[in-house]
Amino acid sequence: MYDVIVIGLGGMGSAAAYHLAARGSRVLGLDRFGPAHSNGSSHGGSRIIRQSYFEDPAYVPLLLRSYELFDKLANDSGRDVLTVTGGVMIGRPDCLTVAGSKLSAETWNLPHEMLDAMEIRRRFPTLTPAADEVALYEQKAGFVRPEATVGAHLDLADKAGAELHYHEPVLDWTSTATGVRVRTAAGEYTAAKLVICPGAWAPRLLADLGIPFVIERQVQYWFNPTGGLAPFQPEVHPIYIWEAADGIQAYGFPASDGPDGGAKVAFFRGGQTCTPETIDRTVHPHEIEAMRRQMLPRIPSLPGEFQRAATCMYTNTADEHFVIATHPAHERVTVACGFSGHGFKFVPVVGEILADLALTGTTAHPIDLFRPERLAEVTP
Ligand code: PYC
Repeated sequence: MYDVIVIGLGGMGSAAAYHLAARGSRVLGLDRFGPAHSNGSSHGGSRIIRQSYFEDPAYVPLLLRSYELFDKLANDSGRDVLTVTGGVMIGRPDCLTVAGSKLSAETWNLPHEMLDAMEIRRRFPTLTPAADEVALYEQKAGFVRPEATVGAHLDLADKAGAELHYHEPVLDWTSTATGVRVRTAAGEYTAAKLVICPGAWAPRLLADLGIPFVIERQVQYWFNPTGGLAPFQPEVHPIYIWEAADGIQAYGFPASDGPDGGAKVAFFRGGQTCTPETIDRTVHPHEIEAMRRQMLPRIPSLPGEFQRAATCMYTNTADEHFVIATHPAHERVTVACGFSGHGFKFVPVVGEILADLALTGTTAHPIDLFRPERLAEVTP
C-alpha cells in the first residue's frame, strides 16, 4: 500500500511525484511511456517562462513561486533548467499579448518597459516590427528546458524513495471512502490518495469530470537563420510572443540547443483537433511554408533554411485556464489537467500545489481560477 499514486509522469506528474516523495510520502508513479518522452506535451527543448502574464494577472503569484522553485531544482539536480534571456510581447498596443501583459505588469508592479517599433529594432536587430507595433519588454523572461526539468524531478523523486514505473499504461482507477485502486496493464495498486496528471489522456482518464477537453495538435519548427546563429544566441536574443493584426500569435526562442540546434518558432493555437491515437506526426510542406510566411515580415533572417519539426499536443479547456483541484466527486483524488498550451512554466509550483492538495486537502497558493466546476457540462 502506497501513500500516494501519481498517474502520468510528464511535466506536472513528475513534479508532483518529487514534491510528495520529498515530504516523506511513499509514492508510486506510473507512466505509459519512458522518462521524459516525446509523445505528449513536455518535449521540444524549450518552453517560454515570463511574469507579465497576458492570460490573467491571477497567474503572477504562481509564476513568482515557479521561478524560485526552478532555481532550487537547478541547484538540487545540477541540471540547466532555466535560462533568462529577456522577452518581448509584441503587437498593436491594444492586442491581448501587449495589453494583457501590461495589465499583469501594472497589477503586480513587475519590472517592465514599453518599447516603440524603433526601439524594438534598435535593441533587437533581428526583429522588424511594423510602425504601429509596440512591445512590452520583460528582463526576467526566458525559457525553461522541458526534458531536463522532467528528468530532474524524476531523478530527485527517485532519490527521495519514489517507485517509478514506466511503460505501464493505466487502464482505470477507482476511489472509495477507504482508499484508491489503480489498474494498469501490469497489475493493481492501492493507496490512500491519487494524483492524476493525464496530459492529453484527460478525456479518457478524467471523463467523469464532465469537461469537454479539446486535444490540439501543434508543431514546433526549427530554422537555420540566414546569416547564421550568432544573432540568435540566448545572450543577445529575447524570447518573443508576436501577435499579428489578425490575432494570430507566434512565439519563439533564441537558439537554445547549441551550434547545430537552429532557432525554434511555433504558432500558439490554430492546430487541428486530434487524440493521442490519431495525431498526425508528419509535418507537411504547406505547414512549414505557412510558418515561413508568418515570420518573414517579422524576423526576416529567421526562416532561412528549415531544419526540423516536432509535433506535440495541447489539452485545451473552453476558457484556456487550467484545472487544478481536489476531484469534485472524490476527496482522495487530486487532478491537474487542461493546461491549454501554456502550462510548462508552472511545472514546479503545480507539483508543490498537488502535494499540498493530496496531503492536506488545501493549499496556500491561489488556485480559485482553476476550479473544474466552472467547465463541467454535467455535474459529476
Ligand atoms: O507558454 O508562454 C507560453 C506560450 C506562449 C505561447 C505559447 N506558449
